[in-house]
Amino acid sequence: MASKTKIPGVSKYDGPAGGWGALRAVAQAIGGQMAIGRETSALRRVNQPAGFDCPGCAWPDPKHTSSFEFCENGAKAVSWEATAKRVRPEFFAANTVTSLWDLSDYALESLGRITHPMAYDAKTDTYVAIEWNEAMARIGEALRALPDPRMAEFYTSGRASNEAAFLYQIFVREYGSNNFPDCSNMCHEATSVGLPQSIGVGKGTVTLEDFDHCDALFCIGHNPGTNHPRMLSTLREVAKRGVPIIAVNPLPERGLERFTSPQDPVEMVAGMATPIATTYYQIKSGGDLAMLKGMMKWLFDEDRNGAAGVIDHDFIREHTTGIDALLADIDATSWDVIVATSGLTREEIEAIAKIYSQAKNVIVCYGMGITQHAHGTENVQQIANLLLLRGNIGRQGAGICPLRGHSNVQGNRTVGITEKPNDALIAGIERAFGFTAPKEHGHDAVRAIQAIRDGHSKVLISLGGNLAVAMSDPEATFAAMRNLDLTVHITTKLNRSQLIIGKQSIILPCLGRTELDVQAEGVQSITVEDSMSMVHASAGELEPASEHLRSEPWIVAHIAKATLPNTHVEWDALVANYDRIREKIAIVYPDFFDFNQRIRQPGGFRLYIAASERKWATPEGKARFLLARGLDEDPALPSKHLKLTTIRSHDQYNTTIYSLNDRYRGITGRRDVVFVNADDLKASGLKHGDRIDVEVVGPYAADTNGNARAVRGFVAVTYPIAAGTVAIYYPEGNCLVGLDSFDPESGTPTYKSVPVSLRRSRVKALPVDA
Ligand SMILES: Nc1nc2c(c(=O)[nH]1)N[C@H]1C(S)=C(S)[C@@H](COP(=O)(O)OP(=O)(O)OC[C@H]3O[C@@H](n4cnc5c(=O)[nH]c(N)nc54)[C@H](O)[C@@H]3O)O[C@H]1N2
Ligand SMILES: Nc1nc2c(c(=O)[nH]1)N[C@H]1C(S)=C(S)[C@@H](COP(=O)(O)OP(=O)(O)OC[C@H]3O[C@@H](n4cnc5c(=O)[nH]c(N)nc54)[C@H](O)[C@@H]3O)O[C@H]1N2
Ligand SMILES: [Mo]
Repeated sequence: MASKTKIPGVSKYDGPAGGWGALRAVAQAIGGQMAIGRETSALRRVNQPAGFDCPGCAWPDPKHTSSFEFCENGAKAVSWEATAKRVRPEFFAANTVTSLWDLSDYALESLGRITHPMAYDAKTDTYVAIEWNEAMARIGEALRALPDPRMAEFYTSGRASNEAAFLYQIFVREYGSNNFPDCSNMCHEATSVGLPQSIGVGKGTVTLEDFDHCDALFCIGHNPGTNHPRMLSTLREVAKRGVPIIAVNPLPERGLERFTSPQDPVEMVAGMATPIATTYYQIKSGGDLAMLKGMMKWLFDEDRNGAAGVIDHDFIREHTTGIDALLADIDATSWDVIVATSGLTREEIEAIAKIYSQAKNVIVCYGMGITQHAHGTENVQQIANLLLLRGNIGRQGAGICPLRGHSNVQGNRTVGITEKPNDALIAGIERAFGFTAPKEHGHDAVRAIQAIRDGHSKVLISLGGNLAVAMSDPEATFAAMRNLDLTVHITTKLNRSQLIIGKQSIILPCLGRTELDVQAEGVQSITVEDSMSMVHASAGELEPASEHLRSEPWIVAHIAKATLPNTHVEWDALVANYDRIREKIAIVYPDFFDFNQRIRQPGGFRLYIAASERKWATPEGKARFLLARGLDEDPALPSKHLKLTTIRSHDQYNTTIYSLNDRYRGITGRRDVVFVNADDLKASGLKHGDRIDVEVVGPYAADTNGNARAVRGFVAVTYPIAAGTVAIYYPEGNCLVGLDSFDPESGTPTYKSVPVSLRRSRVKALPVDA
């Protein structure tokens, strides 16, 4: 940023996170999208006891009983859904799918809400309105025609309610498949796979109250100012208590530096901000494993040198296994390698370790910076190791806190969206519905696309989301999906995945969370689970965007009825009153006992997390110290490459782009930028403002057609990012991630560390839209 070259749309943001800038941004988002009258009532009911759950993020709301928790990005998510704009059949008639393909992802979604079920017509290359009965009949027919139920893929995006997701998995399992690719496979799968092996549960162990009692807080690889904005209030409270907050991130993120609370009139008027992180460590992308091992190395050494209380030996003896192997592994890891891989100095790592060792109660929060790596699962497990060394799990003020993404992604997994059903789930389904669900594991997201690519799967049904754009390797993914016999998208808005046409393609428009859901027995509410395992009800109140919309549970039930003539499930009765779905959930999952009573209590209830009480659901009945393979994700590569990470701007929700601005990073009206450290830019013979190409090096340097994997003609922006790391926005960067490049344990694509090199581009600049 030191550079003086003036690039259109690139400047410096000096304000805090939140504050007046946030209020302005909300006003703009609302101004552009909403109908008068609709918006104010919608915003007043977000996260209120009788209102709906914010579709923005999965950070808990204090007891769901507080007055409106202000959040800029939550407001954007709500207004985006509650928009007054509509995509009607006449619009589809006037625009071929081929012409729609040329619109940007931003333009597609900003067309508004889809009003009618639509089916693709090859003769006119348009989507044509279709009746619900007819759509269901076609879907049922195609699914029944498959020679093997394992030839269909059933995707879920984490906005679906518990009720919709539960019905969906029951339908798919009765149909005979465990093919459940879901957004979690691209997100926190490293947590879901890694933590059960470590501590017996694939979820966080802390509650919001624990933050009032922690003595140090680590924020590793997440960006709360943008992605979990309601967390800023918590961070602010922790900072005000004088508790050290350690941020570990290759980019300086504004929300981790300073925050002005829009709910605090004194701070707003005085222009004051609460400093957040006491210390900011700019790690190299992919360097976390090395840093965590370095911290543990220091702890072990201190302990051996006689320092008292650095390691909790009593806890380790009573509650864990594997300490000797961990010690040997850490001893065998040299400081040289740790320093080179992390990009931090030994002194820095020792300083972090010291803060960690001096705090009685420590919480570690983490996000995509940890999980979306070839080492994602191991990263998560090393965080667990670090916490276990000082008994920082299962007591007040301490624990592990994965920051989940979609507002109900955790709940989806809880109620059965998993390609690997365990015996308890199969027995539960038998108990509740009287049929035997398949045991054989199905496909996760990457494996689903691979199966489609290889011609093994012929049908894709998506309960929300934008799989084609969210997935790695659009080259391979788009081409694969064009070979499908049938695509079905249950959706609120138009997106690119729906424009990838199979032999048949159907769009089924559904109610959003803000909208009133009336079924045969009256007004319904749904339930969701947040990052801290709190389950609560949510009921929309807005008039639906069109009379033709149906709820997700209704749609799933009707697909099931059309597909399974001899079903064991009373679909109509379940949909008539969602209390009946919840009764079934409680039969399949005994942890949901008295479900209907408990969600009617203000704030809902917390699901039982055994590790929070130091009960370890592992084979040994103990928490386990687990080992990671080598430190470097790309050991075979020449040392002179950079690591590319893909990040979210402040004005996007995953593949939904609200605007082309990224306020806190000083970017306006464009997304074709590459954030590069000044020294790295210079070493590549480039300067601020140059058009550059980012080319992948290593095993995935070429795409499936043998072409170099690259983005071309992007603008280099000098940025205070860690040396050795470059950043580009998601999904613009997805073409750089090979479909076969993923964490072998969790299947998560390596979105956060792609080996690349930079060079001057021959491509002319892309236009800058304002
Ligand atoms: N407004 C808004 N809210 C959202 C979303 C959204 O798109 N917009 N998405 C939702 C979803 S699905 C999710 S999963 C979450 C995502 O929330 P986050 O986890 O915050 O997601 P990202 O922006 O992908 O990246 C996180 C941070 O990791 C840093 N990082 C990158 N590589 C590394 C690394 O190797 N090590 C470390 N330590 N840090 C690294 C980046 O600089 C960035 O600050 O947010 C949810 N909430
Ligand atoms: N390079 C790179 N790629 C990534 C990531 C990254 O950090 N870098 N992050 C990954 C992560 S963490 C995730 S979670 C995935 C996200 O993957 P997805 O969850 O598949 O993607 P979204 O963009 O959240 O989905 C947006 C679409 O959901 C639909 N939608 C919105 N609301 C509703 C609703 O209420 N009901 C229904 N049925 N549909 C609705 C709309 O049509 C909208 O277009 O992307 C992953 N991809
Ligand atoms: Mo996510």
